[in-house]
Amino acid sequence: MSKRKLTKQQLSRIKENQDKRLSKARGKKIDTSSEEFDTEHLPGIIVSQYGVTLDVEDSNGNITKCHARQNLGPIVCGDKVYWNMGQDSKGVVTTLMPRQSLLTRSGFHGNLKPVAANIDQIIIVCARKPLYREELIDKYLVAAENLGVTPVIAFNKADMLNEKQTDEIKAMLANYSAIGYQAVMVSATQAHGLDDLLSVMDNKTSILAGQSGVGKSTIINYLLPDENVQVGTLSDSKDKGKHTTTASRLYHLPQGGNLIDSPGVRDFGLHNVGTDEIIHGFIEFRPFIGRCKFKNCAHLKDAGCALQAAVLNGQISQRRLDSYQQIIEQLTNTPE
Ligand SMILES: Nc1nc2c(ncn2[C@@H]2O[C@H](COP(=O)(O)OP(=O)(O)OP(=O)(O)O)[C@@H](O)[C@H]2O)c(=O)[nH]1
Ligand SMILES: [Mg+2]
Ligand SMILES: [Zn+2]
Repeated sequence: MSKRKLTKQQLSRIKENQDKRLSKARGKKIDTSSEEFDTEHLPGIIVSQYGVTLDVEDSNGNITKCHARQNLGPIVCGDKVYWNMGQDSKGVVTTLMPRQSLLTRSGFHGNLKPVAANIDQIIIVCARKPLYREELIDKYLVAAENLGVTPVIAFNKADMLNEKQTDEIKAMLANYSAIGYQAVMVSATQAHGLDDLLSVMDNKTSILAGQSGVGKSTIINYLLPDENVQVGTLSDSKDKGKHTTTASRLYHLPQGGNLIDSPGVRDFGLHNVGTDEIIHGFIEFRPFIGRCKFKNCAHLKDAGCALQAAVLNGQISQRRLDSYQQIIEQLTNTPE
């Protein structure tokens, strides 16, 4: 993107044109397959973004490399835009449409990095290699609840589990199902359980998220064999992924709907949410909130805590309460 500074007059003209396009488009359902509403500005969807380069797909499925107008802010995979063809067969994104949702994660120094926009579902992919952490799953659930998108837990690499481990994982998934979440056991390499996963993705935009090496790209390759997405082996010593996927990419599902592959995470920071949002993300705690003896109960070791009582009564699990407490502790220990 050019670092050239725009004059105030240019900026206000650009803004005026964007506002015109936005108000025209707001009257319609945003659909990249719909007719263009003017000849210059074409509707498009961002299928990938790396650095300042955006891959914009038009209504015919053609992809054009674009840059964005300077004043639009970060644009990510899943964003709906208007663009036009500039010089040298490169396009320019001129308008960013309002987002239904924006998934972010923390980058360096706790800065928020947008990952994908307009998603309906987060498929939290986990496995035994690399070893899953329930706290990471819980953090994704909190993020999904606060974004208003549906989380689905997909435990991959079921083929690698022995009987005892299978029972262990089934019990963990059953706990999540009891809370009300969809939780499935799959194997991307053995094509096991993927039809169940596919059916929850019908006509929705879903993102595959989770640690590096859990098999997100392998799932894409199974569901969309023509795509040939690069997958990576795990490191020999630590069973850790090698961060093979470096940019999110949106794919279309044959039965309708989109699926976004995303780069693996080490952790998932919840820096943009406060304690109220975190507790809101533990959906089974909701009936007990406001029932503690003290109004400012931190639900840690406080006397008369309704959540502690709910654990004793078998209404919520100690593990989820521990997870909540860990997340709160991390939040209070994170320097601004
Ligand atoms: N046994 C087994 N191995 C799998 C399965 N799914 C994926 N793998 C293997 O796990 C490794 C990592 O797979 P990827 O698809 O690259 O993982 P990813 O989640 O996309 O990783 P990043 O792109 O680094 O975030 C590869 O060696 C895959 O072959 C599975 O169901 N069973
Ligand atoms: Mg990958
Ligand atoms: Zn309490």
